[in-house]
Parts: sequence; C-alpha cells; structure tokens
Amino acid sequence: MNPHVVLAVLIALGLIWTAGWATVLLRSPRAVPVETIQKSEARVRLVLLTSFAAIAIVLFILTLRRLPYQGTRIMELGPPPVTVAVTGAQWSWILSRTRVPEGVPIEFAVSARDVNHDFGLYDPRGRLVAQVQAMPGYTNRLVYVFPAPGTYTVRCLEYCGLAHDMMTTTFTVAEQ
Ligand SMILES: [Cu+2]
Repeated sequence: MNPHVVLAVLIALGLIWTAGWATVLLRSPRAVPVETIQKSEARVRLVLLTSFAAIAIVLFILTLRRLPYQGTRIMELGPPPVTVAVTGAQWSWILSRTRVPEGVPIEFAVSARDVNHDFGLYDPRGRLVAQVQAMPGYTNRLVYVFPAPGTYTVRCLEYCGLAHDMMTTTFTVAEQ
C-alpha cells in the first residue's frame, strides 16, 4: 500500500481518537447516575462489536482472492502454464529449470530434502517479492507472475544450519 495513504489513515485515526478523548474530558465534570453509564456502555459495546465484525467480514471477503494460497492465486492470475520444481537442501537450491518467461503465472512446487528451509524470491533490485516454506515430505505451491525480466535471486529465509547464509541461487526471467 502507498505509504502516504497509510500515513493519512493513521493521522485520521489519531484525530478521531483525540476527538473522542476530548469529548470525554469535556463531559467529565458532570455527575451522571451509574445506571445511565451502564446502559450507554452496553450500547457502545454492542455498536462497536457489530461494526467491527461487519468491517472484518467485508475486509476478509474483499482480500480473500489476494491471499498467497495456490487456489486463490490461480483464481486471480489464471492457471500457471509453467511449473518449476524446487528442492531445498543443506545448503543449496535445486531448480528444475533456471529460465522462465515474464508476464505469465509461474508455479513453484517447493519441497526440501532434509530440514525446513524457506524459498525467498528476490527481484533484480534486491526486494523480496514472494516466499514459501520448503518442507521435507511436503510440496508447497507458490504461484507468481514476474512483472519484469532480469536475474532473480533465491535465498533461504529459514535458518537451517551452518551455511544457511550461503544458500542462494539465481535464475533468469526472460522477455516474452
Ligand atoms: Cu536454509
């Protein structure tokens, strides 16, 4: 998300929070019977709970398709025409192919030979763009569309022993 939008949202929330407390402070000198407070408290709690639940449900439904699970990624991006088998091992990555096309969904079928690793995908500028656990005896499927050609790097993101930091490889994303 755009950091300016995040900042604006945080400032708006801060203003609402401050306005709320200012109202509380302005009203506090007045004596109010305890029953009134209890009643309004129950009302506020009910309103807050229902609105939070409603917001959470809407956000959940809206973001469901953007979850990194294979099924939801395929719903969003379409079925992947290219699959790369990836095996993590102490301390290297074995990829079934080292050249993939840009702009189409690529499925990485990721597993491990010995211990848990984590398949971290870095773009040519060194930014982490996707990651998935590499587990022995289990295949995790990561679907990703490479937006630009270049040399991408794989790094292990799960500490897996002495040479963990050297567990890297690269592959090429080719222009279509
Ligand atoms: Cu590792």
